[in-house]
Amino acid sequence: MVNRVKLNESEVQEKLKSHSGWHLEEGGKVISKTFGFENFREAFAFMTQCALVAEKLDHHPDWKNSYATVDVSLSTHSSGGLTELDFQLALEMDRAEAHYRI
Ligand code: H2B
Repeated sequence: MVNRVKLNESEVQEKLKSHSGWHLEEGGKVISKTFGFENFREAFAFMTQCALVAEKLDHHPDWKNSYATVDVSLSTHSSGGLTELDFQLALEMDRAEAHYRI
């Protein structure tokens, strides 16, 4: 599938400019961001909303929740790196988070 084509380093750098708060990890194979909420209820509501998006995109986050914090890592496992899909999911997660900002 076209959007599962691995992006090269300069394409990744270009995309990162418009995805604030996301940074590279694991030698450029992963983008990560920590989302913070008021409490567990909001964090889990955010995760539920993101889970529905993930199913829609057929692209799923690696994440960890601890009370009001959600640590997210995105990578396209089948491509061994970052693809268009990771940045699409990142954008949708930022939009979901905006819903909870006071
Ligand atoms: N999510 C992520 N992050 N990477 C993948 O390679 C991936 C996925 N593959 N979600 C999808 C599901 C694949 O297993 C299904 C069959 O399309």
